[in-house]
Amino acid sequence: MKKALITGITGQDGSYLAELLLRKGYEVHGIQRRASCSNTSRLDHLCNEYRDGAQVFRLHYGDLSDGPNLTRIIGEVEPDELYNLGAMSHVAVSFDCPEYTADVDGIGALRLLEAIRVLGLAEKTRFYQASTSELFGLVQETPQRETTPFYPRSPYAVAKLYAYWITVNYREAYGMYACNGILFNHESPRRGETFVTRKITQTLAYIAQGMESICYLGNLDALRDWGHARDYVEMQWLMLQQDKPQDFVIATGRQYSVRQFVEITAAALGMTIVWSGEGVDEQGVIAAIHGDKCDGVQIGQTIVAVDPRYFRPTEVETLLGDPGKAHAALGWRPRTDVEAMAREMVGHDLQNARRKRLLRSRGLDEELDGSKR
Ligand code: NDP
Ligand code: GDR
Repeated sequence: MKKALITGITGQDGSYLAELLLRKGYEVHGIQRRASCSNTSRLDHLCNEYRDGAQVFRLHYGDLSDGPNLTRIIGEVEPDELYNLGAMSHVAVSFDCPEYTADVDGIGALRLLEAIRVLGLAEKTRFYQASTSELFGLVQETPQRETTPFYPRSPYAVAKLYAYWITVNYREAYGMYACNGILFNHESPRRGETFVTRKITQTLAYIAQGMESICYLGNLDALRDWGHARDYVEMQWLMLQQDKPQDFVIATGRQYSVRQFVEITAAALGMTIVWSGEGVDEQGVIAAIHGDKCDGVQIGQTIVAVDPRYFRPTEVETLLGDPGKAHAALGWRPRTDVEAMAREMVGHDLQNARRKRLLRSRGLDEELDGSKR
């Protein structure tokens, strides 16, 4: 039975990847940070996975900032595959904690690679680094492919640049099977609530149910190439199954603005948005509403507004990937388009909103706090 170790297993991608690897017959180990509240909600359904009487899913306490701890865990598990998905992954937050981000997202990758090397596992353990389209930042070529020069625009992206190159260096210096997946944005109902797509699907679902009134956003004109996390973790696994390690861009090749994502989500809830104002005065007004998904809103109600708090010191305005190499070499194609993904996300969030509304009507609901997003 192959063994995999996943950092960042409690996150969006970690949970989908763990499910995929368990389905493929792996024994799956994950590194979990100690937190004052539970951080395993995306994994709780896996915690009792047994095969032939043996537990095939195990969590280990650890942190990417703690080298000895990582070395001990890797030494104990001796994984065939190590997926480094752990990171301080929020671009805007990285401006607030740049040194921590550099330590975890940059040096964290080095700690893992060095542990594999000093433990004598360089020939056994295959290494996947969660690299990112944020490396392209201020884009030098469109669409972006494996050969496009990097120009990172945030402490997060600069830290990930280090991780990208140290992965390449360990491959070249020590002959390790180590590779970078340069993944463009990918989302799902498990996406963290402060990333823009999930913030939109969740807040609009609450608004549709009359439980919040306005979704405050930053740059509505940012353009992204959004795919589905479930499709993208398959690619992470495939990259470690090849004869030779290589780096791949993973993207859909289609681009949408934040504004369009709002419109797609609103449409899935039976609402049509008309935009008024410009730039920081921009507001999204509801022009028409249909059906029972949005009985909490009125025609003409403002449901989206721009709040400059969400602007970044340096913004990545546009990203569009060229997944041609992955198509040709690995036969991979994303299965889910942005409309289907938004429908799935908002369907999930609408169900939660309805449940909370019911609980609230019976005086049983916890506080809703939109300011957390
Ligand atoms: P999430 O933010 O959902 O998950 C991040 C994971 O990293 C969580 O499990 C988190 O733990 C863990 N983590 C954070 N800090 C540390 C630390 N100091 N030590 C150990 N673990 C830590 O991210 P995604 O699942 O969306 O992304 C996975 C990876 O892919 C990340 O590295 C991200 O930067 C990268 N990426 C993501 C893309 C996307 O669009 N989703 C695109 C390209 C790259 P906890 O639950 O305790 O917070
Ligand atoms: P990103 O994702 O920065 O691309 O990083 P995010 O969803 O945070 O932002 C996408 C774009 O939307 C604009 N935006 C807002 N963003 C947030 N979070 N909140 C808002 O209110 C808002 N309004 C507009 C942003 O300015 C940006 O242009 C994600 C992360 O998963 C990274 O870890 C990963 O590496 C990249 O995707 C690829």
